[in-house]
This record gives sequence, C-alpha cells and structure tokens, in this order.
Amino acid sequence: MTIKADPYMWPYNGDLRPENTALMIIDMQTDFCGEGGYVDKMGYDLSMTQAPIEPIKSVLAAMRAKGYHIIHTREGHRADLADLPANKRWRSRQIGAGIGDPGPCGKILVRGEVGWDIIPDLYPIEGEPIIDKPGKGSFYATDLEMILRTRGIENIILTGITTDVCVSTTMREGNDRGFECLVLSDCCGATDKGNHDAALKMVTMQGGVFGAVSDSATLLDQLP
Ligand code: C5J
Repeated sequence: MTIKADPYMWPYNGDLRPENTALMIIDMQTDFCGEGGYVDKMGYDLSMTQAPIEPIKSVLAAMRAKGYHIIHTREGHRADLADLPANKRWRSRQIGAGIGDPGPCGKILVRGEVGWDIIPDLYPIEGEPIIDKPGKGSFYATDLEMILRTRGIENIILTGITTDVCVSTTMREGNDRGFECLVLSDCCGATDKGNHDAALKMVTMQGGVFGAVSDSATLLDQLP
C-alpha cells in the first residue's frame, strides 16, 4: 500500500497501515493563524496560514474514520517563561510581537492563553495526544518520540503551520530518527509563499532527503 508522492511512492516499503501511521497536525493555534495572534501581530498575511485549515479538516476526518493515530502539537511556553530562551524573546520583540507579552488573545505563545490554543475547527478529541513544545521541532524537549515508539508508529504524515519552520524542523527531526515522513503540500502554510515552496522542494532532493511530498486529494484518494 502506497501513496503517490514526489519523489517516490510513499512509504518506501509499502507498509502503510492505521496501526503504524500517524497524522501529525502541527501548531494549528490561534497565535499562528487567527486574528490578534502572534503571526497577525507580526504583520503577516493570515490567509497564508489559514489556507491549510480546510484541507487538514478533510484529511483529519478521513484518517480519524479509518482509525489512524492522530497527534497534535502546540508551540508555547510556561507562564513564568522559564523555558523561553532570552534570544527567542528578544527577536520576537524586534518585530513587535514579544513572546510572553500581552496581546489581543492573551500573552503571546504562553500556555493556557486563548491565542496559544488549537483552533476550534481542528481541536483534538479524546485519545489524541497533544505535544506541548517550547521550540520549533516537535521532538525537542518533548515525549513525542516515546509516544511514537510505544504505539509502534513508523510513518508520519505531516500537516500544519508553518511549512518552513515548525513543520520542516519536525520533519527533519523525525527523518533523522528513522521515521518515514510524508508532508502534504496543501495542508501546510507559511508566512511567505517562496519559503513554503522552497521548504517543500528541499524535501524532494537527493531521492527524498527528508521523505516525500504529496497533497490532500491524492492522500484521500489512495489512503488504505
Ligand atoms: C513559528 C511555527 N513560525 N509553528 N512557529 O514561529 O512554525
């Protein structure tokens, strides 16, 4: 069982089953795609990070119905900011959206605040783990790898925002740990179209250096 993808039919070994495959939905938080959130405060075009919402919804419904593992992530920091590196805070303040500072949706990227949570359209249901992460990658300083190995997951289908930052970092981290990764192009979005396109193109070099790229229509058509 495989999915048509670039540059190879994914997964490489044809072993695609609900038991060994997870859909990861990365950082679909108000702070990254909602009005008054972090990305909005930085002045980026929200339509770019909102574009994947509908395609992810379709993939999520189909994969839930077929019994695949679903894992969500949220980027954010402790209320006392003990896990917020000083340089990350400093840089965010340079662009007028200081992490930890008050905004229209509460303190930016702080756990428990309205802007930090996952948008209602894609909210997790009972049994779907949520990985709270302080950084861009979903493996760093989290128990994601332990959850994947404990459940026997070998294949990861990546969606979410942003393509060039948290999705790409997670894909690279997963790939280095031996997970077989697929990213769905229309189920991701970035704050810059060139960066979105480049992040996807990078995956396909060297025979699939980080895995492979497909899209929601192909997946929905071919998912066993
Ligand atoms: C960013 C993310 N872009 N979720 N975070 O800061 O991609």
